[in-house]
Amino acid sequence: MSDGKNTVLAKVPSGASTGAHEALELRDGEKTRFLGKGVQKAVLNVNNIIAPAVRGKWKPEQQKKLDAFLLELDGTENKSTLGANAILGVSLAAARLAAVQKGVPLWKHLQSLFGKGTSLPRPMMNVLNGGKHADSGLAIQEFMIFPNLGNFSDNLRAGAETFQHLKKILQKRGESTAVGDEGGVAPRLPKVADAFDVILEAITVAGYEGKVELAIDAAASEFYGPDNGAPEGKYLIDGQTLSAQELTDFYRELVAKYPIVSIEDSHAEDDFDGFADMQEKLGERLQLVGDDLLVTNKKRLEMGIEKKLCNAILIKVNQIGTLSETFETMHLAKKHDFGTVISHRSGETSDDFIADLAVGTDAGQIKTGSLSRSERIAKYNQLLRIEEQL
Ligand code: 2PG
Ligand code: MG
Repeated sequence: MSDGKNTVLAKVPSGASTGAHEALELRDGEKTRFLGKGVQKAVLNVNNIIAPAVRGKWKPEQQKKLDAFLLELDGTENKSTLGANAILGVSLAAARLAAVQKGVPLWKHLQSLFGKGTSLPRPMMNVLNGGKHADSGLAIQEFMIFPNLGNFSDNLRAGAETFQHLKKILQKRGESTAVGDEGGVAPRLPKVADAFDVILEAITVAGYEGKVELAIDAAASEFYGPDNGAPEGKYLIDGQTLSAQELTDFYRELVAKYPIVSIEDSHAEDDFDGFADMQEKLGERLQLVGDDLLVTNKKRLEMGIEKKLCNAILIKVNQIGTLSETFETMHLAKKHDFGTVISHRSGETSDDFIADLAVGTDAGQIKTGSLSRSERIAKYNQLLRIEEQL
């Protein structure tokens, strides 16, 4: 996006384990070109429909008006006319251009739009990848370390050292240390508990026992029901077939044994009874995060609050498709004391926008992968720069 003097870029990510209720990511579907994943239609929508319609109409700082106009231009509930990927690029680029025009860092501009304070987020680092993100054979998608040393740079250092020790331990055992989609290792381990054991060993060797906690994203939609080799209404994990309540008990046992403080998508995206059971039994003790369940969507969040399905929300800008809607969802979350975790996607880009977003919305937490792969490290580096500025 350009105002004639300044030109900015915004990049749009994509996910491997997308929620069924996310806004539509427009792909060409032409099987002989990029296996159907091309985005020529979305690009044409930006160049031929969105650009002529918004050019000269709004100033980039009028984010709300611009986003409302984009929604109107699309005219559908899930952005299926223009594509959420087409719309989001414009929405994010506008914010970046406004910051440049004002001569302030992006996080500061986002803070003025969002209207709350600023803080550096506590990072959730996905050091061991499973589920749809790797071939490790583990049902759970993300095994994260969650350092709690106080400031951001100390947390980052603890994460990096723990990750390096994790690799060394696996190497010694003759296990693979090749990384999965989000930069975590992906060894073939028989059971979920084996992953926690090796991560805890790494934390201990790194000298961070008690200072680095654990979090998981189960992404349970991916091991639920016939599509994933389980019977109807059941979960398949560690070779066992479990009901929703048995799955809650499975987590309860893990939590009793390991320092897990946060569980995301414990149940499948529409298994409301499963989520409610989880929240009732473990919601007092743990952060329970809705990702595929809530898809950064205000209406889904309203439903989640009313039905008491969880107590925190994962925030992904491309699940909803504009910055202003992301803010509305976050405002609602904060109003109801829900935790907020700004998140990357498994198919992430080098754009570090979400680092500024986490700071400018005072989100408190960020999930942006392991300590490898430069599309993950880009966000950590930007947070280090912001820490210096603050
Ligand atoms: C998730 C995300 C990011 P994906 O489930 O939380 O870690 O994965 O982008 O594949 O949906
Ligand atoms: Mg998730």
